[in-house]
Amino acid sequence: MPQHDSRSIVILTGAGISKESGLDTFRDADGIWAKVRLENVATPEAFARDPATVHAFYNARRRGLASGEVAPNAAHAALARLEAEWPGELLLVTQNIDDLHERAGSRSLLHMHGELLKGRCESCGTVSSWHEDMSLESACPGCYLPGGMRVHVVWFGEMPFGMERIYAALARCSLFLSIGTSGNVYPAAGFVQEARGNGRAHTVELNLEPSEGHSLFEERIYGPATDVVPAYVERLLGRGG
Ligand code: BV8
Repeated sequence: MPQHDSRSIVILTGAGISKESGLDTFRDADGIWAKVRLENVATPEAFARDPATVHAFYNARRRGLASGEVAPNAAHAALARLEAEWPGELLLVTQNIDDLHERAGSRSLLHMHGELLKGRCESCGTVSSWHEDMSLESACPGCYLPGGMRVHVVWFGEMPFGMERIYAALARCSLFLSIGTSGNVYPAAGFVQEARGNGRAHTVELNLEPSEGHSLFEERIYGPATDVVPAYVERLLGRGG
């Protein structure tokens, strides 16, 4: 592995890192978008048109996540270890709306596409922890009004969270890791270009198979996340900060 200034790391994760925890990805053959059209469940227009269908889609995923059957895997644990032992800055940006990075111990974490276990009130803007089913009858814990609750998730066409903080971290990082993402969804899929543009970042893709943007990465490591991520973190920490 080429030597590089290793003071700051930005990591991007996608659904592939949670696959071995039992959560579906989106674009694999058995993925979420093979079972339901994103236009019907993951856009503001779909929610305006048919809120019950959108609530049902997220209620099913929330139940799965909160069922106790799903736990962080060795890849999530390796990234939490890297954060704890790395001598410099580290920011973990996840496209995932599950809470597996938190449960593995990651703290410097940004959910750019929101969080399945949170709700947001369209009447007063309150964001609250939300573990049970949500419906049009659900009342907001802030303003107590029903009818305005939505899952605190970024739909297609909506602005992802934390973009300024992400771009600032990409502008100064010396290492950019992309893990478990197909590189189909923007602006996340463009982060490797942002990192390369800072003139010094080493870019690594760790995935089951080549992503859409594989040719943009200087280093590419393929295999299941629970194999390749702990091994890569071991090498990174073993080499010293
Ligand atoms: C926006 C939350 C304006 C909901 C999601 C160009 C520029 C800007 C925007 C666009 C653009 N072109 C098109 C757009 C619009 C759109 C877009 O990208 N569309 C795509 C379909 C072309 N983007 C947007 O609308 C975004 N907003 O653009 O606002 C803007 C513009 C510029 C700058 C700022 C703002 C909003 C996008 C967010 C939408 N919400 N999810 C929910 O989860 O229900 S996106 C959805 O896709 C998930 O968040 C998911 O995380 C994300 C990406 O998917 P992946 O995580 O990569 O999952 P996928 O299944 O695709 O791949 C899994 C990978 O894992 C595979 O490669 C597989 O091989 C691998 N894998 C499988 N098993 C394993 C494994 N790897 C390792 N180990 C394993 N065991």
